[in-house]
Amino acid sequence: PKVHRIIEDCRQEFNTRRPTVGNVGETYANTLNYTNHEVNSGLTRAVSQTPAEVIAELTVSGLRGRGGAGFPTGVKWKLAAAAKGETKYVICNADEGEPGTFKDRIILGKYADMVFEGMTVAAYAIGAREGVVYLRYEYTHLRPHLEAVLESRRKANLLGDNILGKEGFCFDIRIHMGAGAYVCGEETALIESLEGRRGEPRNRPPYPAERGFLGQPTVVNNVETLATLSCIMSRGAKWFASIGTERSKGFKLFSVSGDCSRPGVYELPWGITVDQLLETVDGKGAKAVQIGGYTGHLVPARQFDRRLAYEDLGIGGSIIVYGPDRDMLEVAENYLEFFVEESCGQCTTCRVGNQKLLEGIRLLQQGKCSNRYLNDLIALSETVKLASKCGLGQASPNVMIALNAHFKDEILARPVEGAL
Ligand code: L3W
Repeated sequence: PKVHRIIEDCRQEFNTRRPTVGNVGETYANTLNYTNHEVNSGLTRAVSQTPAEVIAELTVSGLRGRGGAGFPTGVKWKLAAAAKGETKYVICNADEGEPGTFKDRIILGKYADMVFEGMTVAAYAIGAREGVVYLRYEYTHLRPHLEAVLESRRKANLLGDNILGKEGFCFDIRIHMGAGAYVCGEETALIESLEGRRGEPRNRPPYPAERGFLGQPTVVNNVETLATLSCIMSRGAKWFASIGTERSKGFKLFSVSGDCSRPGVYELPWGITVDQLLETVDGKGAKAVQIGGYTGHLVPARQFDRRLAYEDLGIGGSIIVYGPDRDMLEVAENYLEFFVEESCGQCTTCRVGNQKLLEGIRLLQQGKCSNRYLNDLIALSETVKLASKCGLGQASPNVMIALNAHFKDEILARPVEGAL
């Protein structure tokens, strides 16, 4: 794909607490549809339709949530529109905390209008009067810019009362700062935090679409989902659905970092292979690629013909490239240190299980771990996956399971002296 280079230095802000790989020196961005979007044309078109027509169009587009889970956006909105409540809310999940993920930061910095446009379309579709951007604490520096964009939208009657002259369509957006907890990217922990409580996931159902913020029907969408839907409302569902694959419609933004010479944010159609992506970012010779952040999939080189699509590797948009010299145990240690620190502690499996996995990885590093002990660690990983309450816990042992599946020889090659 054609690559546009933008002048942006990501070095200081690389989104990883303790980067295994920190070479995001320059950002290459290929965000063609974002760049070409005629801002507010989507909102103008939306308000010329009924809310039900807007939801129907979104459903035809096939847009799926860009926060990682890929739930159909049209279905979510339809549920929220149908749910009974005194009032309704639209929340933009801008708690982008997944290591290696920085696409939402680029969107918020360069295309904030599109995000607010998308929130306003959502409000129109479901009948909400209030919107909240839950902004990651580490993105505090973006707040003045976002407030300025909001203010200019208010002045242009794109927020406030009777938006764009539409009688009775009243909606405004405020920004709420997160406090630095990764788990608050999980939508129900986010809502708890927004309500002033400790950020811990709730049991679902009820899903936020039925009962969310302050017990009212709430749509929680990721930054990129909202920006993308403004493109869809502008250019039409059929245009969007003609891009991508059968079950993965449209294009997606990928944050690419690690052992490649062109790290950055890329807008690419769903369906490209890992190989094609590596060619784009010049990550030749990689031994593995992590797809979907630390909670995603570790894909070894022999599987680089796999596709980025919901049919295959359909997850969030962060890609970390691991070159031939990477020590995969060190990679896993980094992941587990992150999860141990970020577990909210509510579930025993996640709180204690991840600590035990980290201990196990360190024993493996010292060559003190036998094949049998490794098998115990894998059984523990399966338990943490099965028994944890939220996406964080359920996905935290993925790396351990992938290591065992793809790099067992490498991890058991260390000298075994006094193995457990
Ligand atoms: C109504 C139903 N709504 C599902 C909705 C649900 C949510 C969305 C996805 O995230 C991954 C994991 C984490 N009626 C519904 C329904 N929904 N069934 O669809 O739900 P689900 O359960 O498939 O996934 P999840 O547990 O929400 C799992 C990652 O997402 N994650 C996301 C973080 C995102 C950010 C961000 O956007 N800034 O931080 C958090 O856990 O890693 O891979 O909206 O309500 N029957």
